[in-house]
Amino acid sequence: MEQFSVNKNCSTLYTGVPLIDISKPDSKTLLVKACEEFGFFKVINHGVPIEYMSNLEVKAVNFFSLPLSVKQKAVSPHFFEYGNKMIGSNGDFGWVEYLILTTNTESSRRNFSSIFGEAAENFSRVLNEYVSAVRKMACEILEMLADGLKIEPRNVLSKLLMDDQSDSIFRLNHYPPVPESNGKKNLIGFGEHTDPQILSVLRSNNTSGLQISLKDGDWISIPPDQNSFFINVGDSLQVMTNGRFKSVRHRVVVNNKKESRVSMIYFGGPPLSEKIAPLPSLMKGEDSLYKEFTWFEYKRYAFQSRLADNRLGLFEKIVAS
Ligand code: GA4
Repeated sequence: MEQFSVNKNCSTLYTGVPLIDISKPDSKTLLVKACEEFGFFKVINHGVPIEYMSNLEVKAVNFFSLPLSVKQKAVSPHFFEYGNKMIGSNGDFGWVEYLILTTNTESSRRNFSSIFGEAAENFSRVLNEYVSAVRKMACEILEMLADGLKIEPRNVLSKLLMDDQSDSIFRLNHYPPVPESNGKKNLIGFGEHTDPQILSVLRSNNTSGLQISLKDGDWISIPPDQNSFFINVGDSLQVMTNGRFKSVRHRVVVNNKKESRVSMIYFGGPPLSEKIAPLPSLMKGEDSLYKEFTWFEYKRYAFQSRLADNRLGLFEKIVAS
């Protein structure tokens, strides 16, 4: 049973989660509020062609329907990685299979072609089209946020995603229905976590599963919408706003539906050498809540942690009261 429904005429989901029309210039204030209160919001009128989304979904479904032995060949360190049930390398498991790709699609394509030949050409064209459009939208959102926060230049955040060295990742997830024989086990689709990067852009098909955690720790189900995007504030953006924006804890519950859930997520990250620290123009005499670190250091630490860990904890300064 769907717990919540969407009311298209008002500016929040039934859950209270903000629904933002980014084609309206005055949405910058709503974006800032959403990042402060939820670290999460839904975006409509985003300008990404719907066929880019559906074309990539078709490619993803085709890929995941290949025999396991073929999918398992889709591993090329630093370029792409197929995974099944094992998330990260520290013992986290989910009822999910996935493909992680670097967004440097040229090098991914070359490595991909060596495994999938002709079909890979097509895959990388559709992927490229989608990732470029989604990156552009993510940058527009970051620029509206800079405007809303009254910080200059307005590309202070978006330039990190546009940089040639930007360490962004793209992920395709496939959540197959759990067979009935497995139904009684305590399974999760993708365990709770926050995203380490700056901003994540999620698009899923119309099968539910995504939940976010509210400030009071309650979990709410987010009704899926295949024509919209869901945006997560990542840990790096929380730090760059000195804690004003919150990186949202989220998870995907196990799929008990008949249809598979398929999601695609762009994780916008800075170059590895980038210093992650509160933006000086936001500080106005405030002290930084965080010790300084580079994205390389944070990413290395994140990839050694467990999914549910509070990764920012290590970098928080002890403030004398
Ligand atoms: C969460 C966000 C992205 O999916 C990801 C994930 C990564 C992985 O799947 O390998 C991590 C997870 C994510 C955070 C903690 C570490 C690393 C799994 C894990 C246990 C690709 C990312 O960048 O961080």
